[in-house]
Amino acid sequence: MESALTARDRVGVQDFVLLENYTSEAAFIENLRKRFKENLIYTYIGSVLVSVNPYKELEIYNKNHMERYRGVNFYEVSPHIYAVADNSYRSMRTERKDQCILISGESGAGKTEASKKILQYYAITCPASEHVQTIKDRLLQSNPVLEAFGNAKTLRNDNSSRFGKYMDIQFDFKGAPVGGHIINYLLEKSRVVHQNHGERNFHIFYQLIEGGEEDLLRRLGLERNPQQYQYLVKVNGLALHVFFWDNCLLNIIASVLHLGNVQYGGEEGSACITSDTQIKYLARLLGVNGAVLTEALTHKKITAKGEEVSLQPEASSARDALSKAVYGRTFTWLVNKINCSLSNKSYSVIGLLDIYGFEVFQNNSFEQFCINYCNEKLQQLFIELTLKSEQEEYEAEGITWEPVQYFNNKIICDLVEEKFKGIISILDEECLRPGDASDMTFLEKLEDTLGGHPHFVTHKLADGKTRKVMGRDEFRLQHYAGDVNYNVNGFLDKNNDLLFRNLKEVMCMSENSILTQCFDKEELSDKKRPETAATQFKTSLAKLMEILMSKEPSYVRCIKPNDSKQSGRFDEVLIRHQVKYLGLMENLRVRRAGFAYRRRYEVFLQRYKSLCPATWPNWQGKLSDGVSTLVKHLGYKPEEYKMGRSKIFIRFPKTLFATEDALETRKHGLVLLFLKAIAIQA
Ligand code: AOV
Ligand code: MG
Repeated sequence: MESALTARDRVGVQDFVLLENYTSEAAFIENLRKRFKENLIYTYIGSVLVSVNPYKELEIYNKNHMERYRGVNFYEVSPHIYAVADNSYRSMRTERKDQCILISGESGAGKTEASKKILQYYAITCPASEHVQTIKDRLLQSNPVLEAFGNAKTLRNDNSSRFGKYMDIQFDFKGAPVGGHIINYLLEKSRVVHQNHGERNFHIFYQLIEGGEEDLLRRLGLERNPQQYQYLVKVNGLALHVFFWDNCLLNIIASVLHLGNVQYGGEEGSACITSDTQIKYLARLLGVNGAVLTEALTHKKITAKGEEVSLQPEASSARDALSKAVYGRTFTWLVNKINCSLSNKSYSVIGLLDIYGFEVFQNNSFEQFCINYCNEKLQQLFIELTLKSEQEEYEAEGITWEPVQYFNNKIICDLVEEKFKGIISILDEECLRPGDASDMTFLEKLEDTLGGHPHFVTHKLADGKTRKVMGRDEFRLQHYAGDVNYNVNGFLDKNNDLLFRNLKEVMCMSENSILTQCFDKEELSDKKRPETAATQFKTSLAKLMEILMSKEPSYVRCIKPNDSKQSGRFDEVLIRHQVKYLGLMENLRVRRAGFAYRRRYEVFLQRYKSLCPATWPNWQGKLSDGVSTLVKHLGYKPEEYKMGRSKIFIRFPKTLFATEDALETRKHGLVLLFLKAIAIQA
């Protein structure tokens, strides 16, 4: 008994519901700290897994560990990402219900790593046949490929996901993975042409330049030095992998770099390109006519009159728009290509969601707005599903429950996405309005419509004065995870995401076999204006929520221990903030509102039956009667527990502790008896 207690003191409890003082945030953080110090990065809140990024390699992801979690009940082993993976897998198999695992947390908290660990777990532990092996391999291989194109170094994370990813892993009736499907969400294309100080472009560019062979670079007209390229910044010695890509793809990556180096000069009122070196390479790599490309990069067509006017002064932004379009569409092509190779089979499905986490920088733009909106939606889903499912469980088991107060972030989701008066609607309106619409008129509209909203702030105060701490071109949203100031510069352009017609025409003539799939000629005759970027994103998120709602969710809540990417540093202020906004205390309270612990009758009986002569070695009657007999024998008082339809609900953790300790004592007792027996014999 003694030893069990000291262990608990040292490493904390492995499920927060077992905390004596469960309403205390300090106790919560203390428990996290104890465990973090012992390299125990995982802790449960009921079935939700809380994970703290260790920022170092831990020896807990090998095959032995995987075996330990395979087919084993959640509470019988220490908390682990594998337990979540295994639990979802078993629920899918036994209950025939599609599952999803939702991984959330801010940028750098460990979401992508967690999703990779889950995928590896399935790849190793699930049954396989020869065909299945290739699917497993492809599922695993899709990760580095997409990361090369869609991840980049940011100030928050050296390998930050700059796109959202939802992956379905499809299993056959034997439980073997037989297919998969990936949906990607809004890639941060602007990174192709611009990065904030201290950040980098997508990994692939550096991988090509640093790792590509001499011959290849010569063919692509590239130099080994990233500083030669306007679109790239200095590399700081990250390990780079080289992939063997097909030529068309390499040509596209190189083209983007050449495009970035196209320089404009010329007199006032006309745009011209100062050197034709890039154009020569571009013509060859993109498979287009150089003269036509030059024309499109310097002039725009006014369709109605059939006339062309010089692009000056917007030539470089037209060029950048082309780079973004080429890169963005190629990324989508790549995802499609991977999907084709995964063969789409719908038996039972486990979905894995790994998106870009909440982020706030010195300067936040349209991209952060979208990323943070996406995180609001996920938080909303978490609130609905955890509270809802908890409530449903009590109902299903015939137990009355007391609701818990929590902050519902629906108000912020509405602020962003509501029809007519949400931020996206107002942005779209300005994007479609002919005349003098600009980023600043957009901001004014926001102020007019949303001024006074509890989560929306600008420099204007209600009494006509101004708030000094905010720029005149900014608006602030009070997100569930914290305040973010967004600078409106570029919002209209990024939302419009337009490519001039001439440039589209050139790309439609491309002989590069990937680009012919990316730029469809039909687009040219399409008179309808394409949907804006924000609206497309909103629609795709709404669809995602539907997909997730139709499945049984499991949650992984990732926490970032410090802002300096260091191992062993537990920054309490930062962590407390995350615990707060992730709603972990509420989560815990909801979990404890009625009963701290619940177990299925058969599991409970199996574990503790040795503590009662009537249930040992086997109980013959009804399971619930067996549990009743057992707990009465253990001295449980009526107010300490309730019997549901299939589970026993235990109100206080100490009741369960006492039972666990009794079990421990009994084991010790048996050992003593055994030792005595040996002694007698001897
Ligand atoms: P994110 O996906 O949550 O951020 P990552 O999963 O990329 O964060 O983690 C960031 C870095 O933390 C990784 O590159 C690892 O170095 C380290 N790390 C995370 N989890 C572990 C772990 N379990 N064990 C060891 N190291 C880990 V973002 O994509 O930026 O939102 O947008
Ligand atoms: Mg990530």
